[in-house]
Amino acid sequence: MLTRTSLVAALLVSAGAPTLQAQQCSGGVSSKFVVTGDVNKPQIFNLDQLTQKYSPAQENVTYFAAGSVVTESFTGVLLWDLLNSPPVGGITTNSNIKNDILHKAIVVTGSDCYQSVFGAGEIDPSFGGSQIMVAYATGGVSLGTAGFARIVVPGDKAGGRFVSNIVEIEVKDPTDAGLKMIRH
Ligand SMILES: Nc1nc2c(c(=O)[nH]1)N[C@H]1C(S)=C(S)[C@@H](COP(=O)(O)O)O[C@H]1N2
Ligand SMILES: [Mo]
Repeated sequence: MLTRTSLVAALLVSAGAPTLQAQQCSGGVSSKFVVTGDVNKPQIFNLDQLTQKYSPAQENVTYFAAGSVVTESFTGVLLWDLLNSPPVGGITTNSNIKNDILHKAIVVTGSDCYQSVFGAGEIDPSFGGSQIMVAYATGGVSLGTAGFARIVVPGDKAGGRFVSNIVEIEVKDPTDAGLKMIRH
């Protein structure tokens, strides 16, 4: 069976530049996601791996979802911890580029291809330190139709960045770092 990553790779070879539209985007309840891109060890996670490899974080958040106020108590793993502890083992950076971590974007995609982008600098404890979480439970039970994992962003007014049914977390550099590094 093709993994999602190898499927994308196959599309790359066969059809030129792949787009998300070329993938399924059919929605549905997710049971695993891939962490890929500028990381030391790309990795596939399921619920067992999220609950067993990390100490759980707890966050109570109140936000607007489609005009209604929702309050939930989420359990999960901090996005920074997921990216920076084993098995992923860190975002890869170029030591010749000053604060290269601040160039990195984290693109989170749901099974319906809904997406939100976060900045690594926003969640790096040395910079923004935002407690953005990959949640796997709410009120002590699994997330149901939101899939096995979703993003939770404490402090957000509305739930738009709370990507549910996560299928991919990709780290990439959207800057033209190569052209500009000569200045540093
Ligand atoms: N995958 C995916 N996640 C998503 C959305 C979506 O359409 N697809 N909608 C977002 C929006 S706009 C909101 S307000 C919240 C709603 O989440 P809730 O109904 O579970 O509180 O989910 C967010 N996460
Ligand atoms: Mo929303």
